Amino acid sequence: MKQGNNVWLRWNKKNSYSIAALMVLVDIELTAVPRLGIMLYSFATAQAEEVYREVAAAKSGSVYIAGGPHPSALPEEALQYFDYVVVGEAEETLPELIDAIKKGRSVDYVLGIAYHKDGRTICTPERPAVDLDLYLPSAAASWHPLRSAGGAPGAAPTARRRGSSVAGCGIDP
Ligand code: B12
Repeated sequence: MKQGNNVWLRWNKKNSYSIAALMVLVDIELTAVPRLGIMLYSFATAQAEEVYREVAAAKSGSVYIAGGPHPSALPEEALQYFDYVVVGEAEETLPELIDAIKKGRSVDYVLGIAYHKDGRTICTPERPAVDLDLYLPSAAASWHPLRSAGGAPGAAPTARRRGSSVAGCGIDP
């Protein structure tokens, strides 16, 4: 990875449910500004322009990873600003991706991601749906930091399947 080992997640109250799901997967700290290390961003289309502006202006020399509804639908667009896009669910993909980045290993085997390699956009094969019984709401419910930030910890919508159609990104490694 470029520099630093910390994993940061850009807090935004509009994405607090997604953030609550991500916080229990790996050792993550919340931040309101780009930091040195691995920077995670979760966003919908409504936030995309703002996020892209922030990442384009960031000078932290970090690894930038995008996920959530907008990057999952338009990974190639997000890759104009981000180093990696997680397409769809993060429960298994994010820990694998971060482990590979930290250990300097190839990410080619990590299912459900998009990235640039040798001038090409690579989309690894789709990650099969995770078994949500292995990621119980109680795990998110036991996590509290968002409460002080006005968020909604513990909320765990179960209607998560929205598919992960990937527009214009069909090249496998
Ligand atoms: C709850 C919800 C809201 C809540 C959010 C509450 C909160 N504080 O989080 C509220 C009411 C605020 C809301 C508002 C809006 N919403 Co809304 N919302 C949803 C809903 C129903 C569930 C989202 C959710 O929390 N799921 C649970 C989490 C755990 O799942 P998840 O987000 O999919 O996250 C997983 C993966 O995507 C991934 N992931 C997510 N982020 C990241 C980041 C990284 C780095 C990584 C690696 C992985 C990753 O990992 C997670 C675990 O697997 C979805 C529909 C749906 N069923 O998904 C629509 C949805 C996200 N909303 C949508 C829209 C359009 C809106 C509004 C624009 C509506 C409006 N007209 O005002 C606004 C603005 C949203 C904004 N962000 O700016 C669209 C987004 C479409 C798009 N193109 O982006 C969706 C998909 C509904 C739809 N099908 O149209 N919304």
